[in-house]
Amino acid sequence: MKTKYEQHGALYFNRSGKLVDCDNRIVQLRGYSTHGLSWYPQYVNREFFEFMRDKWYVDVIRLAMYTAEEDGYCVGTEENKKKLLEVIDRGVKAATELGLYVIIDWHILSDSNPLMHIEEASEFFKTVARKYHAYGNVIYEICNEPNVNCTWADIKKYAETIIPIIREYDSYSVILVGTPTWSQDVDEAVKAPIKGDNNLGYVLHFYADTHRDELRNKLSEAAENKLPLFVSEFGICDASGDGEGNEEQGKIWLDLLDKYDISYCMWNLGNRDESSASFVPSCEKTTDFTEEDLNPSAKWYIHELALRNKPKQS
Ligand code: IDC
Repeated sequence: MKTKYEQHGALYFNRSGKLVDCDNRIVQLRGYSTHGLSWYPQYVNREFFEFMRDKWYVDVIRLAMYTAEEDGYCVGTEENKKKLLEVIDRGVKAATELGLYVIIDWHILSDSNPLMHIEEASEFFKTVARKYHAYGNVIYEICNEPNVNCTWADIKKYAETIIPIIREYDSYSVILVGTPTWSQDVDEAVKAPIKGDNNLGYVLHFYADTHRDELRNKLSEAAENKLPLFVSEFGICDASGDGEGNEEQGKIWLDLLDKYDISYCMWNLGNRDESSASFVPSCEKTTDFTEEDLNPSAKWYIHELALRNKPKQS
């Protein structure tokens, strides 16, 4: 069975805001986000990626690299930076060998405005775009979740610096841009899109127990306005990453994303003691997970993936 990447290759956002292949066939990706690569590098391994592809029907993996939290790219030692680049390299190569799409995520969070580390980001994206420009499966996500004290104008300013740096080496790969208020205000991008590049997607994140109709309406309106959208992170718990999972709201969200062919990744591949973690804290495996290793949110999602993403026998 061919993977989506093997079938479709490099992807583009077309004029209707849909993610498509070079024949303008719509491609919707479904997958998982890692937790922070500094803390949970063990899940970035080829065996597990293969397991996710074959058993969970995942076709995209997001590599979340925190920038300002402990051992983040911008606050740790040079040695730490090197280690992070190695984990990314391992992830990109494994994904490529397995025919999976892979997102390189500059995971800003406590550094709420991407302009705070624009120099480090410039250097980082130059490094990765140079390395991976020939990989048609790589997607660059340039700022996870801009939040307090950060306007859309700030994000645009940042994006207008980083995008040309990437494009100097990689002229076509998809670039994803986070939006204000923890990547919720896609309406700002509808009103004032970033000009001058034709393969950008705007990011919306939701945590289904917290974010409901109001945010769904924002997403629908943006999609109706043909804004290219990508949900690079979501959970079915509350926005803290913990609390009980709301499967009912989760299903309403996934149905809506499927209606608009919007791609999505669930947060997170980790065994921290929080409900958004896929694995229970006592589980130390790094692949071949079984039911008892999984938290309820992961069980729910894997079931949804089997319903929504299992390749049809042809
Ligand atoms: C959370 C993790 C948690 C960690 C915290 C701070 O689940 O273990 O302590 O970050 O590093 C986001 C962020 C994502 C958050 C997640 C849950 O992108 O980094 O992860 N979340 O709070 N946005 C909304 C929710």
